[in-house]
Amino acid sequence: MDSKAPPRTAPDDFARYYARLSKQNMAPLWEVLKNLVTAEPVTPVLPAHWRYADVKPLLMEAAGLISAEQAERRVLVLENPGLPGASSITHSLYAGIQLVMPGEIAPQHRHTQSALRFILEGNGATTTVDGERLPMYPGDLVLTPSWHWHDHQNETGEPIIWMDGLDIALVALLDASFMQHSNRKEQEVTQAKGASLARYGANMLPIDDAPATVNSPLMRYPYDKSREALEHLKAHSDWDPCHGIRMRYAHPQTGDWALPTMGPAIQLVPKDFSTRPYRSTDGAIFAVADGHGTATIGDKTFALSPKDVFVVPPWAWRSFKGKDDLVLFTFTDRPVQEKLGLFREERGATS
Ligand code: 1HN
Repeated sequence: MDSKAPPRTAPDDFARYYARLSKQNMAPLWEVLKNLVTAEPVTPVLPAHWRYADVKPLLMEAAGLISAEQAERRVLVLENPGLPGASSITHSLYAGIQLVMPGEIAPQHRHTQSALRFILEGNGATTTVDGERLPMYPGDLVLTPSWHWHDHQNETGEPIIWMDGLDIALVALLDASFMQHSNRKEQEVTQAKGASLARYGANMLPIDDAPATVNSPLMRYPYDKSREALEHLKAHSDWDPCHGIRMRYAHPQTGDWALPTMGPAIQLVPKDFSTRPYRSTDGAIFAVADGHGTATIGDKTFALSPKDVFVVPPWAWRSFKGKDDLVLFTFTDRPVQEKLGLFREERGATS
């Protein structure tokens, strides 16, 4: 017999051999290698769109069923249709829409998952983080970094609604979830209103600053400032063919992303501008801050209205068209991918 000839193993022999392997917690790599290491990203994540017109009535209905305190957080989870039951909008990230009614408090807790909030509706309800009360207005970005105590209170006369983004699945993958409750519903307010904005939000730093951590010490990025920057750049600078005008929210001490696991950004797609196709390895969750337009993701096109949320799967082509000036907030796991040397992006030709 030729010693170089491959063995001709019968299917039954494989099956018997695999059964013996399995009993000892082993498995043959050759059966799974192709699926483990693919030529390009393969994801179960699907493009999806949540119209605010559909979400809001269902969220308001929840206010009649359960209080913020009973629920701990009254949130409708946005589940990716490709990941049913997983409480995930992408493989790594979570998104939900939260409601706090007038007079309600969502009690304080802390967890190792980082959170960001993009405000959709309401005026002047607050989140308290690290002893500072942060007012929330539409288009503001509010951060709750890992292991920071946080509680929400609505002392206004109208509901407050925002999109939450958390790194839940990423933390779960690493089995690094810790959480604590407090016997105090609200944390003590120890900082003056606007303290972190004065220290870190004016392009200055305290002269004798504390050492930087991975988390931005600026907890609130107000929309009036981000919109003003976008408007200036729209009027006076070149537009990126794939993004229009796109800015990321920076950690004021390091210039890095505002959070280590989630990278928030905001972009303006000018009226009548069509972006060229773009794709990247970070699946992206978008919320419409202002304006109307369309998002084409793979072979799907979504008509966008203010406060809608949609998700672009990793490595899926996307392009946008502004019907009027379309302002899109987004967050992704790009900070993680960059640190691991995994982030890739590709710009398509003119379509
Ligand atoms: C959480 O703590 C909040 O603090 C919102 O508002 C959503 C989803 C899962 C786990 C913790 C919040 C959350 C959450």
